[in-house]
Amino acid sequence: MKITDARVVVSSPGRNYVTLVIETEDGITGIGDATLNGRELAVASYLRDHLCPLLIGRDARRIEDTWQYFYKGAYWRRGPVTMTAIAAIDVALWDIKGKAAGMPVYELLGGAAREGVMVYGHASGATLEDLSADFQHHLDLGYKAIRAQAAIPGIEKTYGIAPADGKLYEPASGAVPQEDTWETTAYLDFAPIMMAHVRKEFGYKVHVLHDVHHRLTPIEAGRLGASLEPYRPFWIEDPTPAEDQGAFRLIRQHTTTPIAVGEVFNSIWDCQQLITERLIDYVRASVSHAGGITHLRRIFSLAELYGVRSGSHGAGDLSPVSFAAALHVDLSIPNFGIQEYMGHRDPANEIFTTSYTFRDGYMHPGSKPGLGVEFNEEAAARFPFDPKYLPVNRRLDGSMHDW
Ligand code: GCO
Ligand code: MG
Repeated sequence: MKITDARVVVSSPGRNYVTLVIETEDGITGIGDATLNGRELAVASYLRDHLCPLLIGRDARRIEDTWQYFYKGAYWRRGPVTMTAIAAIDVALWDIKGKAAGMPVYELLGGAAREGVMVYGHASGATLEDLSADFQHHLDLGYKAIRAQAAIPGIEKTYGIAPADGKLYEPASGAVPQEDTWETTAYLDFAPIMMAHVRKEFGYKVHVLHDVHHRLTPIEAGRLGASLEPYRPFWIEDPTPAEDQGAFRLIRQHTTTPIAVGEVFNSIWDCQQLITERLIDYVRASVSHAGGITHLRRIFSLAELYGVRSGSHGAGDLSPVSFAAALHVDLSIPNFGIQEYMGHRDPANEIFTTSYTFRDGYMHPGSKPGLGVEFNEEAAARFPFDPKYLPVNRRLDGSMHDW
């Protein structure tokens, strides 16, 4: 089954998405998500200028060989741009394979290992009262797991606080990134107050998650984890940057609060030590940034050996194509933990038609052949690329900090 065309569509239906479309000689088309928030055109160029020309004439059925061809064949290894591009190709080829077989992708991955995929939604608020209202709203929608973030008193802007609809909270900016500020002490004092508030209001039947977004040192993260233990969080996410995997030993020495890491990972090597030393409980790598279905399954298989579960990144800056791909993986692996679900709002939903469903806090990818996502290229053309950056973060003295 020869590949006859591979093209990249960059569009901005509400936020920027880079979509790869692969066509084959027998008329089957596959799609992949190549979006890297804030660095979209780098992946688009990597695909357009270097990988797409090499796809023409290749056999679309040879997913593993194609993955290895682009990974080993580049000589230069790993990196978010490269691995997002390879991921898009990989996901598009799984989509084609599913359509050719007349089966949803999860059937090709071994079939359903569960009835549905537990997802977590995001509740946030400028005050604890606003957080409560949003948390209640998510409970009313049926969520069994909810992430809680609230504005930190004394800090001008806090990560994770959404405008009313809850689906876009990395503030849009124009030619230059917005600048946020950060103060660790205020955060460490406030986080247990916020968690205590949520547990007091909503009890212990719902899972509560919290994202630290890489802002603490390892020892500060240990202290945070210990201070949250009475409120039994499902996890704390990205407590400290993970380039230094050994640093997580220090966190482990101080707390039993479960730890989730991985949304910025792009390969199994980024989490090898975290997994094999059991320094984390959930690995949050995504299908779109960690080399596609093929490589993400490899990461989760390694994790399974060490009792680490999956918890894939599923923010709104990952398109519905990778969200669907994540659900197919989630449904089929033995060590699934939880899946993040922020959803996508119009007009993205006009461009991507999806078959996945949400019911009572669980999702299912649907039974359509392939990924179950249709991409409307004509509609996408109506929403041209709109350059945006993620914010940057500075401490009160003006020095750069992790955002
Ligand atoms: C999450 C993430 C996102 C990221 C975003 C960056 O847990 O969903 O932290 O909010 O900030 O994906 O593009
Ligand atoms: Mg996060």
